[in-house]
Amino acid sequence: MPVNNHHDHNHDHGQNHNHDHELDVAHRLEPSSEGANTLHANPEHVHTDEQTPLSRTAKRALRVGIGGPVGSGKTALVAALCRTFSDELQLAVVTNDIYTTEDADFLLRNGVLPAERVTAVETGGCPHTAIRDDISTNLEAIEELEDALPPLDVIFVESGGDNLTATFSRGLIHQQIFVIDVAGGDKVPRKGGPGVSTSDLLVINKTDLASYVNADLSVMDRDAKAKRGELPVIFTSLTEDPAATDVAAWVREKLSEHNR
Ligand SMILES: Nc1nc2c(ncn2[C@@H]2O[C@H](COP(=O)(O)OP(=O)(O)OP(=O)(O)O)[C@@H](O)[C@H]2O)c(=O)[nH]1
Ligand SMILES: [Mg+2]
Repeated sequence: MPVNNHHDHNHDHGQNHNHDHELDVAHRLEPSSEGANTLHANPEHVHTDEQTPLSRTAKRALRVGIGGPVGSGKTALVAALCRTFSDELQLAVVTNDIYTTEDADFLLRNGVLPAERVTAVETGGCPHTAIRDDISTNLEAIEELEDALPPLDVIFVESGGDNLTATFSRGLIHQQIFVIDVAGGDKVPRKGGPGVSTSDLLVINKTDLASYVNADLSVMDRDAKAKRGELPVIFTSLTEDPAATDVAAWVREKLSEHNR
């Protein structure tokens, strides 16, 4: 596929950024070991995204960002949702990893989606830069998937694992899910941060491990609600419910709102 070169352009995401793409364009790499499309963000290029929200148009897929700390279960959740929706919806996934294509390869190895539906972005720098400050590589990945595949219903964009401050630009995604897990301790919701407080859905995963780490789920529930007000919180154990039933129901609801 051709690499964009040296042209001013206007991405269809509500923000004008006319800038020289000769230097800052994503570098296209060889497909990953499992065959996923692979893009390498240029970590040198940082510009501040104006965060103009994406319009809700049924002509485009619902874009769902999935962020959260390292190892909380983001890829496991993406895999669960892809399996649950496989016969129902047209899906694609963009993964972000710092130095590898690990997450994309996991999805392909596990037969969650065919290789042409998965693009790995190697961020090469802080994961939050690629989803919040300079979203150009992720936008390119999304636009290419939308161009190459039959009309898509949902695109999941998994952030690289980061700390509690990472959030997605509203110019990149329509809805964001923040995934934490009980193994980090029951204080995590209390510590707050924009992911915990403002994400469209907070998922508290690995409830099966609560008793091993003395995490009190009722404390997590109370603290999460105190930070989030009316915003929803879902407890999951992806080992006990590999279909992620409640999260899938939330995605279905958001999709029907998006297509309304
Ligand atoms: N016990 C238990 N393990 C889980 C659950 N969900 C995920 N895991 C395991 O937790 C580990 C990390 O899960 P991932 O899905 O790779 O986490 P991630 O957030 O994508 O990690 P990064 O992308 O590296 O930040 C894996 O070994 C999963 O099998 C769960 O509900 N219960
Ligand atoms: Mg992951």
